[in-house]
Amino acid sequence: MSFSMDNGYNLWLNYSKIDDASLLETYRNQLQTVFVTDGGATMDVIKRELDRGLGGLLQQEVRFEPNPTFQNQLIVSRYAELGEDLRTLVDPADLTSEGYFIRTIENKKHRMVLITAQTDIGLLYGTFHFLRILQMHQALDGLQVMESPKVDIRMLNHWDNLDRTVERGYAGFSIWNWHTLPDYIDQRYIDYARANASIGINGTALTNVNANGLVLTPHYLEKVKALADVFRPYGLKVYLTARFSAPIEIGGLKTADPLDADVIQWWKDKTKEIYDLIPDFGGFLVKANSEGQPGPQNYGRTHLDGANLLADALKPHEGVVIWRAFVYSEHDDTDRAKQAYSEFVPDDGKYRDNVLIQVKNGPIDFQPREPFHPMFGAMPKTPLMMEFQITKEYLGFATHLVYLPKLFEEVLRSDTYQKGKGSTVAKVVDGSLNHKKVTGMAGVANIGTDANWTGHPFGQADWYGFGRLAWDPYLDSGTIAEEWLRCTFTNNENFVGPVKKMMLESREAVVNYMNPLGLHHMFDTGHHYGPGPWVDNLSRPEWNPVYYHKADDEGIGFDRTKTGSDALSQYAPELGEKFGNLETCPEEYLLWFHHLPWDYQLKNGRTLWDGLGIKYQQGVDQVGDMIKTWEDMKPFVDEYRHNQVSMLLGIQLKEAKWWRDACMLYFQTYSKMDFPKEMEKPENTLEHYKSLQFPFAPGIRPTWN
Ligand code: GCV
Repeated sequence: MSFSMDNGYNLWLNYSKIDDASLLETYRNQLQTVFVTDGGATMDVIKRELDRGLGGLLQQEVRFEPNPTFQNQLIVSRYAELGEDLRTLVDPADLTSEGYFIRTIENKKHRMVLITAQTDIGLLYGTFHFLRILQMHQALDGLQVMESPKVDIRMLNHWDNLDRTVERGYAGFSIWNWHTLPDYIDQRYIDYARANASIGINGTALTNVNANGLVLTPHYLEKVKALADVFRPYGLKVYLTARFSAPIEIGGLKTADPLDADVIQWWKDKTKEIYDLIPDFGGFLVKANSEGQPGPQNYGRTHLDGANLLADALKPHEGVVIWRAFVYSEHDDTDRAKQAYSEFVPDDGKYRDNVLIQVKNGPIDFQPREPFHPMFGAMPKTPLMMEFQITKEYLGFATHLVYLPKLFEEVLRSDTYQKGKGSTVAKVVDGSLNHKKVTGMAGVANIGTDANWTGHPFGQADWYGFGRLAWDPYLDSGTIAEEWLRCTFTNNENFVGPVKKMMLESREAVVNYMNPLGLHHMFDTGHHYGPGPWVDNLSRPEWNPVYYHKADDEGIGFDRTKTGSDALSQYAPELGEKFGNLETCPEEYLLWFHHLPWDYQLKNGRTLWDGLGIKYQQGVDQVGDMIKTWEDMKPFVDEYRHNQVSMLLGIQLKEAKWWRDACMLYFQTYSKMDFPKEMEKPENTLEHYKSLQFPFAPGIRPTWN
């Protein structure tokens, strides 16, 4: 018996043969030939993609015509080159520089599908969209698509180190082989660019925000240039992380003070050097004065001084500074959740117009569930860029199946109330709430050298979904899941329906078995693998899980109301009231905002203690259901990927139980109450869970001794 295998390398671009015979016949009829307008490198990419895509889907040789025949033809043409009669069918005002228009035209003269755009990149995006339509077996009759991205900068942030380790990366090593660059161009670089272009991602920050200044030296810039040259035809711009102390480390200066004349000149010269090599360089991404990274505060200056220093250097070249708001300080004993807001919001309006402030989705750190970050909507004069984490630092690494677009969607749809009801985070991010000139969304990449790029086969859906939401933050996570499933696996409804349901429920499952009812940051030290709610011995208070759950004999939870840290006051008054009042605070945020007694009564009449146990158990049961669903999917998936996912789900179930047992046993030392009857008995003792050590858990640089 043969073993069927798809290693997942082709992602959602697998272009397998249309298995519906009559649809295949119809497509073959409608797409007998292809005409692609002449042009440069991007047009060549389009031709290659159509050759590959149509060739695979229709299983026939793709016939490219040198001229348009307008009969049963696919035409890919710039708007400016269309004949008058076709131009009247498209309103160019609707087409932004990256937008496109796809339309089936059937009239006396034409019987064709037209893809048109103002730019070659628009045509490339349109081509990928068209191929997706075929992959999803949708009819071409009456087709009319008009798309423009709603967000300008749609980028991946790689936390890749120059030694090829990846901070919080769980899918192998960095795909950037700095050693063999610039001369060796790995096919992966090209396929990476293709994959990103297919979902509209147009920027990539190659290096870790915990930055190494070396990447700014001529030796490395040559390598960066080689990557930028590969990416350019795909519309993908390169960004670099700028280490604030680089003027000292690689420039030989005595200071990196942002107001020092030599430092100012050094950044200007360095920036020019980069643009001489890479004329379309995107700009710098900066983590400063955060978790040990150097920054302007080392010199008594502010984030504003630092960001504006780099902005001035980039301005002549039309580059941007993306300055991260992920800051919290060991010298500040206010609630960590409040610190970024206090640092940045007072300077709203003072940043140069090429500065974007990049804000994580929640005020702590990419937890399974957080309320949205209060900075969204609170800086009407400054572009705020969203930072999501696609890699699953706090959601089970690349081992757990957790469909992240569901989390992203929840954040984007949250209402900030900053300009009245309906002021959603999506409207802040796409700039429509305050008419922002430049907008952006970043996702911390989950990509590595694993054959399938993301480790877990379903991790691909998170990369895919991030790109789709960066293009259009109003998309529905269910629609995205369906697209991904159809393009990656099969259009068979008996597969798509149940697996989509499983994906959509997976996010709530992880919240339940890791951090239910608003609990957060209970991960074991450093590597963040598994539970460590008992950890209380780290040098900085806010690095210890006990800081976040505050369990004691009385109860559990972080009081962020007026009687506690008052972090709630950073939200609009409507939310302050809603979250501050126990009657109206949604239970999913209960312990984020309140410290409550163990016997506090939940809406369903059960005690908080019972509620916690029930949620943990529910999470475990949900993973059990996922296993059953996946078992039934055997007939629709190649054996290789089916096995992979089955084994990973098995680990997920084990780890879900580990979370339940470790957390409930630990909290029981305070609550002193019996476990609710719905909860299964823990499999081990608390001492056992506390004794577990993982010195080589992935995602942080190993230390050898
Ligand atoms: C890149 C968290 C992670 C760090 C990460 C940091 C950040 O603290 O654990 O690995 O550093 O966030 O976003 O800067």
